[in-house]
Amino acid sequence: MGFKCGIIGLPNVGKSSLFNALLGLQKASSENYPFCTIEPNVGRVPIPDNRLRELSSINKSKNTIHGQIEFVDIAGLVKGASKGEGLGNQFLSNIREVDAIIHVVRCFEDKNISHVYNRIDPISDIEIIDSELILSDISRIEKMLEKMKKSLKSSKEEYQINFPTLNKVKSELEKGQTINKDILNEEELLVVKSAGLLSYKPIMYVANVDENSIEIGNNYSKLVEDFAKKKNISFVKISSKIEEELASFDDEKEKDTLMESLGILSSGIDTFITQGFKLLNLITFFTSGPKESKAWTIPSGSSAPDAAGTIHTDFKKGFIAAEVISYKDLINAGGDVKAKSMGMIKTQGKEYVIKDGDVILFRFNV
Ligand SMILES: Nc1nc2c(ncn2[C@@H]2O[C@H](COP(=O)(O)OP(=O)(O)OP(=O)(O)O)[C@@H](O)[C@H]2O)c(=O)[nH]1
Ligand SMILES: [Mg+2]
Repeated sequence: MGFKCGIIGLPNVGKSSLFNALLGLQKASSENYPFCTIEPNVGRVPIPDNRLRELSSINKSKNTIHGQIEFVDIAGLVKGASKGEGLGNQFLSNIREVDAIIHVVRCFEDKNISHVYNRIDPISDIEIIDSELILSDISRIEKMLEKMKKSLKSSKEEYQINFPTLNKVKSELEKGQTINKDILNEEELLVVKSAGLLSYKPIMYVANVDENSIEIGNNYSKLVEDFAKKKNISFVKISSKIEEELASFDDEKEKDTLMESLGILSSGIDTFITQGFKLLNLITFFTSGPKESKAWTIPSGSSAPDAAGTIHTDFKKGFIAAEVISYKDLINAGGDVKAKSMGMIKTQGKEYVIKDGDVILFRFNV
């Protein structure tokens, strides 16, 4: 299962630099001119997880396989993008395909790096992008409602729910607000989910700060942080340029020297990925044995058969039971064999909801 995060923002704010840092290599070309990224660049990044390393070592696994998140580096959006400005329609459709949005905001000063609107003003930058997402959703909903009007006459039952729901969401968006999930019931949420709306996607603001503000941030990043808090949106600060540089070194010593000169202890990229993982409301379960230890990524709330299905569809179809132990119990017991002999591995049925950190052996019939 691939979870996709799209990296968005105004042109030239450091999106490709962040993407490169994430990929640990200079895949996308990052240059000092707007619209340097035209086609979205896609890269998979392993999710760091110490539990997996421990499991692998206790069960003496030959291979250790991390979970992954897919990142997409999307081209810069400008004012009017929802009306096609600056290839906006194409870029907005790239965003439609992702599961979550990472919105990079320029929080650094540098006269050599141009800003499309010639000023450093992170909140106004955020509002430009947010309003383009909202406008794009409004026009999408208008088209859907138009189509539905015809079908409404034939009184198809599904339209009786879809039509008022989309109208309700539209009037919310027209107030300039992104979709507030609290005003929707379960049925309505499903309608919104399947409508492919951008302002419904989980979002995280990333303040891209200068190299001197990595630890404590700066006045710009503080503005973004407060703004995010008010809107109940996740926030993280990072220096894309430094992370890109750190990621480009093969030599650990060079990395350490740069970090030392900046007075930082570690790269911010691991924290960034962990935050992204939380944002998506994902959890991890493990399979572990002598052959391999592997981390699997599933949405929180998944049932045992759903989890089995991420390994193989046959596992779900023929699901009999899941033998489950928490990662902590398994480590405390000193491994698989001992945990079993101590009766710590529990057999769970179809109704079992997977918990983060479960180590599972599925039993199935094919
Ligand atoms: N001084 C400084 N420069 C940065 C920082 N982050 C990125 N840059 C520079 O800004 C320029 C643009 O960065 P990119 O990562 O290509 O920006 P982008 O958002 O992908 O731009 P488009 O793809 O054109 O929309 C590059 O020259 C980067 O080195 C930073 O934190 N400080
Ligand atoms: Mg770019």
